Amino acid sequence: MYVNMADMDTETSTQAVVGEEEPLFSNLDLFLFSLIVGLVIYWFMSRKKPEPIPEFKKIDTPAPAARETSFIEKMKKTGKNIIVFYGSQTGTAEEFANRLSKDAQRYGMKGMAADPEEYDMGELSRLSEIKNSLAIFCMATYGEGDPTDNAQDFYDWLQENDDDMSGLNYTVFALGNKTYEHYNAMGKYVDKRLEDLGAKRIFDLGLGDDDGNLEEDFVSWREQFWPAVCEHFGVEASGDELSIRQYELKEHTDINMNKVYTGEIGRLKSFEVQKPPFDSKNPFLAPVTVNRKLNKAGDRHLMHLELDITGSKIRYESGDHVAVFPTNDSVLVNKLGQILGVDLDKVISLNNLDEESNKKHPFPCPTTYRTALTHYLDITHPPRTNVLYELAQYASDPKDQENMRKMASSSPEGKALYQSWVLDASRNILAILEDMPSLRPPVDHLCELLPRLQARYYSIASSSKVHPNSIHICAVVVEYKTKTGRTNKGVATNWLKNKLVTDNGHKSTVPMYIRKSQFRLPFKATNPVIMIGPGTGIAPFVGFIQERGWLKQQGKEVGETVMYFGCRHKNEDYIYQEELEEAEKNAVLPQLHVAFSRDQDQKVYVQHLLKKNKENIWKLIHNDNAHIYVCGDARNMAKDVQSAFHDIAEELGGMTRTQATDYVKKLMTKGRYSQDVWS
Ligand SMILES: Cc1cc2nc3c(=O)[nH]c(=O)nc-3n(C[C@H](O)[C@H](O)[C@H](O)COP(=O)(O)OP(=O)(O)OC[C@H]3O[C@@H](n4cnc5c(N)ncnc54)[C@H](O)[C@@H]3O)c2cc1C
Ligand SMILES: NC(=O)c1ccc[n+]([C@@H]2O[C@H](COP(=O)([O-])OP(=O)(O)OC[C@H]3O[C@@H](n4cnc5c(N)ncnc54)[C@H](OP(=O)(O)O)[C@@H]3O)[C@@H](O)[C@H]2O)c1
Ligand SMILES: Cc1cc2nc3c(=O)[nH]c(=O)nc-3n(C[C@H](O)[C@H](O)[C@H](O)COP(=O)(O)O)c2cc1C
Ligand SMILES: *[C@@H]1O[C@H](CO)[C@@H](O)[C@H](O)[C@H]1NC(C)=O
Ligand SMILES: *[C@@H]1O[C@H](CO)[C@@H](O)[C@H](O)[C@H]1NC(C)=O
Ligand SMILES: CC(=O)N[C@H]1CO[C@H](CO)[C@@H](O)[C@@H]1O
Repeated sequence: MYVNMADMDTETSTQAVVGEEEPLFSNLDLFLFSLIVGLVIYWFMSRKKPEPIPEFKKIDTPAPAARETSFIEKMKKTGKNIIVFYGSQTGTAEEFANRLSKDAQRYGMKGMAADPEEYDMGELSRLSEIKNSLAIFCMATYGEGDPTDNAQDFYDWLQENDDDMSGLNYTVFALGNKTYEHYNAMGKYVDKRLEDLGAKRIFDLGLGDDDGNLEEDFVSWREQFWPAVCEHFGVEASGDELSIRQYELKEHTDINMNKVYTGEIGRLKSFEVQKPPFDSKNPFLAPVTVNRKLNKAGDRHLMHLELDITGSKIRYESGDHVAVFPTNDSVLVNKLGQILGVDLDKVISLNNLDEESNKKHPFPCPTTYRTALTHYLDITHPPRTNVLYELAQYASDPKDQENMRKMASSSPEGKALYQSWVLDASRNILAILEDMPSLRPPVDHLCELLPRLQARYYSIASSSKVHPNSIHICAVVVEYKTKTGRTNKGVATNWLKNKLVTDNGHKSTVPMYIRKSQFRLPFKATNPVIMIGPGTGIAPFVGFIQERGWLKQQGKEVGETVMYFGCRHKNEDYIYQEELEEAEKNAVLPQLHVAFSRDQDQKVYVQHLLKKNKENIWKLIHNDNAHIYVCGDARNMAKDVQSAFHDIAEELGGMTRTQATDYVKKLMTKGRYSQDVWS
C-alpha cells in the first residue's frame, strides 16, 4: 500500500489546525484563546511595572547608553572596510569572526567583527558606499536548521526582504555538524539568499563540520580565502602569520572592590539586582531545592535537580531547555596559577587595543585572574590550534615550539599530531602545560586566547502545569579517564552534583535562563504520542507525562501515551521507575516499554522494542496521527531509532526504502517527528 502524503498535510503540532471533524472553535480552542489573551495581558501588565524580586536588595541601574546601530557609520568613522558578522550560540562563530577581522590587518585592510543583533542589518545593501568593502558571514546552524538566537532577526529579515544587494561583495563560512539532518542549513541559506538578491559572492561558501575538525575546515578555507580577497581588491598579500595582541593588560593596584567583577555574567552585582526579564545576559540565580541521585547502583552518578524560580516571572513549557552557567573546578584553577607562577588574586583588566570596538574586554573587567579562570574561560576543552599557534612563542624549547606550530599548520603531519596529542588524548590547557615544561605563557595572553566558558543546556524534566515554580533537571555526571591517565571531569555536571540545597545556611543557587524549543506536545491532546528516550533522554518525557496526567485530571480527553525507555540494568539505572510505573497504573501512560540493554547476553535497545511492536507503532502513526518524539544521544541512538522507523514504514506501509525515508522526513516537516538530541 502506498501512503497518501496529503493526509498528513492537515497536521502540525505548533499551529492550530482545524480538523474536518471539529467545529471551528472547540472548547479547547476557546480555552487556549482565553489563556493566551490572559497571558498577553499579564505580560503587558507585568512589563509596565517591573518589580525587583523582594528578597534581593534593590539598586538602581542606569539605563544603558544608546547604542550605535549603524555599522556603515561605524565603519566609515573608524576606517574599516571589512565587516564580519557572526551567528553564534556557543562562541565558535564569534571567535572565527574575530580571527578573520584580525587577519585583515595583515593585508593592509581593516576589519571588524559584528553581532547582527546589535546592528541595523537593513543597511547591508548600502555597504557598497564604502570602497573595497566586503561582508563576511560566519553562521552556525542549530536545531532543525535554525539560526542562532543572535541571528534570528537577521534571518527573518532576509526571508522577508528583497532589497537590491547588487553592490554587496560577500562570502560565507558556515559552521555545523554533519551528524545533524540539516547540515549547515543556515550558512547555505545566507549564501544562496544573498546571491538571489544580487550580491556578489567573491569566495566560495566554506563548510565547517564540527563532527570532523571544524578548526581545520576553517583554517583551510581561510588560507585560500585571503589570497582570493587580495586578488579581488588588488592588494599585496604580505601574509606573515605575526601574532597580534587584541587586548592590553592593565593591572589595578588601587581599586574599589565593589567595581570588580566576581563572576557575574551580566551587570555588575547582578546578584543583588535580580530583575526580570532573565536571559543569557541576565541569568536568574535559582535556589536549588532538590538534588538527589537517581540510580540505585553502578559507578555513574545520574541526578535529579530542582531549581526554584518563584518570583522570577520565568515561564517555561514542557520541552524547553534550561541553560545553566557553571563554574570551573577550583583545583584546576589553582593548578593553573601554580604552574604559571602567578598571583591569581591580582585585579586586572584586558582592554581592547581597538578602542572603537564594541567589545571592550574579552570577559567582564576589571576582575581577578582567579575569577576569569573560574567563571569566564573554558579551561577544560582541548584548545584549538590557533591557541597553540599563538602560545608557541612562549615555548623556550625550540622542539616544543616547532611541534606547536606544526599542530596549527595544515600539513598532514601537523594535523595528525594535533589529532593524537591534543584531541585523542583529551589534553586540556593544564595537561598541555604539564606535558610541555618549556611552555610558560604569560597568564594575561592565555586569558586573551582561551574561549569563553559556555552555558550548558538541559532538557527540562518537569511540566509547568504541575510545577509552575520549579524547573527540574535530569543529568548524568561526566567523568572519564584520558589516554594520558588523567581523570577529566565535566564542568557543569560535577559542579551541579556538588550543589547542596543549603550551604552553611545559605541557599545554593544556579545562574540559569530558559531557551525555548520546538519540542512540543501536540496541540490536540487527543493525538497519541510516542516518546523514545533512553538514559538521560527521558528528561523531557518526565515533563510530558506530567502534563498528559494533568490534562487528564482536568477532564480532558487525552490520546494514547506511549513511552520507550532504555537503560543498562533494571536494578541499576532504571531512573524514574516509580514515576513511570505510577503513571502506567493510573492509565496516564498506558504503554510503557523498557529495554534493559545489559540484563541478557544480547543487547536490547529501544529500537528493538519498537520493531517488536511494529504493528501497533504503525497503526498509531499511520491511522491515528501519532506524534513521535526522540530524545537523548544524537550520535548513535537517534539515528538507529530513525532507521527503525524507516524499516517499519517500509515493511508495514509497503514502501520502497526511498519512500519510507521520505515518509519519515515528511513527518518531520509536519512537526510529527521531533528530536531533542545531543552528544
Ligand atoms: C539541547 C541540549 C539538551 C541537553 N539535555 C541534557 C539533559 O537533559 N541531560 C543531560 O545530562 N545532558 C543534557 N545535555 C548535555 C549537557 O548540555 C552537557 O553537555 C553535559 O551535561 C556535559 O556537560 P559538562 O559541563 O559536565 O561536561 P564538559 O565539561 O562540557 O565535558 C563534556 C565533554 O567531555 C568530552 N568527553 C566526555 N566523555 C568523554 C569520554 N568518555 N572520552 C573523551 N571525551 C569525553 C567530550 O568532548 C564532551 O563534549 C543537553 C545538551 C543539549 C545541547
Ligand atoms: N557518543 C556515544 O557513542 C554516546 C552513546 C550513548 C550516550 N552518549 C552520551 O553519553 C552521555 C550519557 O548518556 P546516558 O547516560 O543518557 O545514556 P546511557 O545510560 O549510557 O545509555 C542509555 C541506554 O541506551 C543504550 N544505548 C546505547 N547505544 C544505543 C543505541 N545506538 N541505540 C539505542 N540505545 C542505545 C545503552 O545501552 P548500552 O550502554 O548497554 O550499550 C543504555 O541501555 C550523554 O551525554 C549521551 O548523549 C554518547
Ligand atoms: C543542540 C545543537 C544543535 C545543532 N544543530 C545543528 C544542525 O541542525 N545543523 C548543523 O549543521 N549543525 C548543528 N549543530 C552544530 C553547531 O552548528 C556547531 O557545533 C557550531 O560550530 C556551533 O557554533 P557556535 O559555537 O558559534 O554556536 C548543532 C549543535 C548543537 C549543540
Ligand atoms: C565588489 O567587487 C567588484 C568586482 O567584482 C568591484 O568592482 C566592486 O567595486 C566591489 N564593491 C565594493 C563595494 O567594493
Ligand atoms: C557533532 O554531533 C555529534 C552528534 O550530535 C556529536 O557526537 C559530536 O560530538 C558533535 N561534535 C562536536 C565537536 O560537538
Ligand atoms: C566544581 C568546583 O569545584 N567548583 C568550584 C569552582 O569555583 C567556585 C568559586 O571558587 C567554587 O565555589 C566551586 O565550588
